[in-house]
Amino acid sequence: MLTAITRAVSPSISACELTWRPREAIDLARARGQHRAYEACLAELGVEVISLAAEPEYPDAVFVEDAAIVLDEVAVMTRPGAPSRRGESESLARTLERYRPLRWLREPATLDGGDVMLAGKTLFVGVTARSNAAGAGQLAAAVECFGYHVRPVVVQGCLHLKSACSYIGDAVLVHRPWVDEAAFAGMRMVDVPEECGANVLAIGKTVLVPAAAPRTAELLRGLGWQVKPLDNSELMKAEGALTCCSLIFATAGPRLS
Ligand code: CIR
Repeated sequence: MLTAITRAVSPSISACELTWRPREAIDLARARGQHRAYEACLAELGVEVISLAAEPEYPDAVFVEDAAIVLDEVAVMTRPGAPSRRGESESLARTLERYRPLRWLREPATLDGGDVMLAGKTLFVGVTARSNAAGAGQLAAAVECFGYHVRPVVVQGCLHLKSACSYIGDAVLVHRPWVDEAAFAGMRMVDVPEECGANVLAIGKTVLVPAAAPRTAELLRGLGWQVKPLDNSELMKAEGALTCCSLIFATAGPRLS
């Protein structure tokens, strides 16, 4: 069984961090509606959705992906690169600790979950303004004992590694101008036809694709995927994408001790 942790859109989302996009008005009601449709889509796919309450003091807290890396064996609480986001972790940790033992990254590490792409036992980690070498190093130290290894990837022109690529089944869906493709040597790469299509969320044989990326949807249908287009236009104004809004992991129910 799969469980997804999500969090309702903060009433202060308009004060979100922005790196690449100019600030635009975000329609809170519309953002919440789109986010609920995202949660409903996960539930329709059989995922148990744990929807946490909004955090009014943390504009970006809806992007739960950035505060933790959840593996089968452990959850690593990150230290987000934006200081305004560091308070998001506490309430998330209280939920995650029901499912996984926790490890915490410490100063001087910075790491956003959006910079971490899991492929098999490899964690590709974007080198970005949000995630530094100490972050990648502390993550490696926390997960090596479980057989994972960390491979840094240079990213340019976008916020996170997973703004530039997504791991789908046996391939990397990639927007090459934003990422050093040499990191993926030996892996199958599929070029995404639209920038905003590079972040998709694969669940089983279904893939959630931004409605703004119809050519990516068509490409993925051609590759045999069941495609669910989702309108995430409001949270895109906050530089959020589809993977950012959930932490998805395998569960057999909460830990008993
Ligand atoms: C931020 O800049 O931190 C947020 N406005 C957007 C975070 C998006 N998260 C993600 O791509 N994993």
